[in-house]
Amino acid sequence: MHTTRLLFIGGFLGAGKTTLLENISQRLRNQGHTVGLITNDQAPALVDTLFLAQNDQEVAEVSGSCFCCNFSGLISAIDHLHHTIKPTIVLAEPVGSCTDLSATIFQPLKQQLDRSFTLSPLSVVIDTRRLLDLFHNRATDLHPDAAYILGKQLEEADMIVVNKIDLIDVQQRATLQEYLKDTHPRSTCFFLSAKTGEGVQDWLDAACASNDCGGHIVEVDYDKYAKGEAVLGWLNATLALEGTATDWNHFAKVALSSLGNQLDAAGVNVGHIKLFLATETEPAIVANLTGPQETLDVRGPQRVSTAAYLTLNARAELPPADLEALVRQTLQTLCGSALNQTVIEWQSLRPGRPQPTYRYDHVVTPS
Ligand SMILES: Nc1nc2c(ncn2[C@@H]2O[C@H](COP(=O)(O)OP(=O)(O)O)[C@@H](O)[C@H]2O)c(=O)[nH]1
Ligand SMILES: [Mg+2]
Repeated sequence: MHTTRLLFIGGFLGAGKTTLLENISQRLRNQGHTVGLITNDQAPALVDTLFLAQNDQEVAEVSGSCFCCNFSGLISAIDHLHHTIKPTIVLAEPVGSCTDLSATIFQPLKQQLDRSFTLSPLSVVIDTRRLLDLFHNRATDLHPDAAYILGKQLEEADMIVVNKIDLIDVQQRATLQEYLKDTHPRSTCFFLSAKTGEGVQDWLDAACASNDCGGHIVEVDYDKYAKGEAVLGWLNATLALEGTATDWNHFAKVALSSLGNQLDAAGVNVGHIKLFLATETEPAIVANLTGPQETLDVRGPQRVSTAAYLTLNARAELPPADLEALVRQTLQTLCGSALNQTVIEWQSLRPGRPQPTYRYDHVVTPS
């Protein structure tokens, strides 16, 4: 019988989920797996989808709503992958501001999926720097209600995946290991770097060897959860840019650092701002801000041409209309009269109250 493993990789905005998905997708393909990917967002035009779809990877997108509020969309995406590529493994990335996945996704999946599917433990990725903030009991650069979501994500994890260990030293790592043992004794913890690959295989092997999943259902205050999501303005946009010869790597750097500087100066917290610039030749240029200006990261070749497609996804703690005005103004300043902008997709929103299709109050034991 053909079997498919489903591996969900959750965690807060900017934790490194997509980078990790990309890393393990390559590993699994090298091992002979057929890999399907599922991305998820509140609106279409996703940088994650474009990023993962490079290198001929099959990506299904659930956009317009999160997995938990559009459970049938998640099932359709799994079905779609099954009918197109018959994957041996599906890697799914839920929206970074979502929590309560054990109750709203794992238990219903355990109840509804037939024996041809195996569910891996719920893996929740956290950025070491945010975990250090929690350890030091420091105010994080997140609104308290958004930090509540991050806390709940860790609480419900079967596996906690501490990412970006390339940014900390051995002593800090040992401290965080002890801290998680004390605070999250029910979860298995892994330390890795999706960027360098260190530690990735150990976690992947463990995640693919187990079907012990959705073991914890946590209490979630949906008022607080809704407020935590609503503090973030959301903007997804795709534009065609055309005009004089432009260095797109430089363009990406200046666009995001300009947005970052303005947001920092206004005291606005950034959830995640990411940009994808596709030119005629691959690979594309990808740039990310996952907090203040110093988190700016630009990847991709130096490339000069007269046209590119720009996709921008921004989540920052300000009203969507203000976020939209800021992005418009920044792009206008950057493009000036040198580049024409044609809008292909433009949506800004404030996420609504989460209303999951299902919410189980007990852990399901698959029959
Ligand atoms: N230093 C470092 N940066 C990383 C690592 N993993 C991801 N990142 C960076 O973190 C940012 C957000 O990554 P992404 O995968 O898009 O996060 P997501 O929002 O959780 O999907 C990007 O700039 C990545 O390059 C890592 O292991 N180390
Ligand atoms: Mg992502």
